[in-house]
Amino acid sequence: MASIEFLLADQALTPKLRAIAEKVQREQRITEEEGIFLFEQGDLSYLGVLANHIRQKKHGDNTYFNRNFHVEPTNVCLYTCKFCSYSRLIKQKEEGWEYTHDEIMDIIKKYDGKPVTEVHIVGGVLPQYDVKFYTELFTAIREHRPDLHVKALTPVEYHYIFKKAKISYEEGMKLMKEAGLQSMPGGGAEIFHKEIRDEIAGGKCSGEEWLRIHEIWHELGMRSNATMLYGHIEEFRHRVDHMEKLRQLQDKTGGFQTFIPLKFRNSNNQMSDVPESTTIEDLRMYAISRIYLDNFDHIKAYWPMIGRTTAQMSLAFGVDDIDGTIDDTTKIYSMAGSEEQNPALSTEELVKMIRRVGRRPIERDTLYNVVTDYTDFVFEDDDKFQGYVSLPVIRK
Ligand code: V47
Ligand code: SF4
Repeated sequence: MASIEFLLADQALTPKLRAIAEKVQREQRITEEEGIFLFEQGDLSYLGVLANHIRQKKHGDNTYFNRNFHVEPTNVCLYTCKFCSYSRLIKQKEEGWEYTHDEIMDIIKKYDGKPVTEVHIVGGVLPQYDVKFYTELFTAIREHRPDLHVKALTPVEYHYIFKKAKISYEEGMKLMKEAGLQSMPGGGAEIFHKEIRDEIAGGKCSGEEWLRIHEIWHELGMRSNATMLYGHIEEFRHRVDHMEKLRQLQDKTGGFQTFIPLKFRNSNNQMSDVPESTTIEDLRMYAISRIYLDNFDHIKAYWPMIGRTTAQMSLAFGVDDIDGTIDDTTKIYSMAGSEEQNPALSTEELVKMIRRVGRRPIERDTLYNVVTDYTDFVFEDDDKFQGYVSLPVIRK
């Protein structure tokens, strides 16, 4: 991939694209209008150069992954988001599960002795999963395994359970922290803009409420992630509006760690008639988010959703994190038509997948502390493979 200097030497570059590239070179923030312009006019190679420039500056070749597992308390939900394969409308036709506290603890205990550092808990919204249920669950998990980081629930669940318990967001999030919650995943964000949110995710918390709950969580000194569900009925201006709201909150709190663009998948939901975005559009999305969100440290590609090959390619388009798992138990994506029907990769496979595209695999914990640097790690069959391959072509 060419350097930004090489790009700027191109006399054919239009004045607007040149101005944006110069901003990136000077580490200046781009405007909302420029963000929309990039979606409309920035071709893949141009965006890749800019996004990779930022990625190299922030992280070099480091590519982070985490050993975690998912627990989904239920696959039934009282909301009916049109893009989701979990809503009651869809689930009426299929088998649903609603785990009890003890059943969830049994799942957690299955990972005893395994080198996982995080449990990611998220699922549908149902009345029995209330403040008492979750505070008791978080406390029980932390008591059982204090080294396991509890990353759980989104403002969608919190808004619902706090309203039901007649407590404020502030009181509620404080209770969750005291019970043992350590961070919040990025889900439930979808598209903040009302024009789109009302249409695809009507009834659940608004974009403003989602942002407010994260803000309160950050004010408690805690960290969280943010996602955006893209590639359905939204327009480019809605994507930029979404990222702008995140960028503004991040300026205020600094509490977000990672932005995760989530590609809309169209199987088994009410939006099956909406075509999915192309791989080119996915890579452009990663690159533009890397360029736009200058105050976010990390951009993550969720590989079970987009597949291993696109995940590898994304590392040249601004992504520095692949959501690695030893045994991904989530069903949301396989039900929605993800690339990986059985998304489990061993650490060795994940490490090799990262090395093969010339990057350095770093196992991290949830808060990005380095657990193991696998750059020069020797596996048993490494004679068949050269280990970390430096790809100067990516950097020069
Ligand atoms: O909010 C649901 C999405 C999200 C579909 O923080 C769909 O580390 C695509 O947020 N097509 C939940 N996406 C998952 C999530 C997440 C995943 C991985 C890591 C992290 C993190 C967070 O899944 C929902 C929704 O936007 N989703 N249905 C679908 N058909
Ligand atoms: Fe329920 Fe979340 Fe699915 Fe909406 S996206 S139906 S809130 S599980």
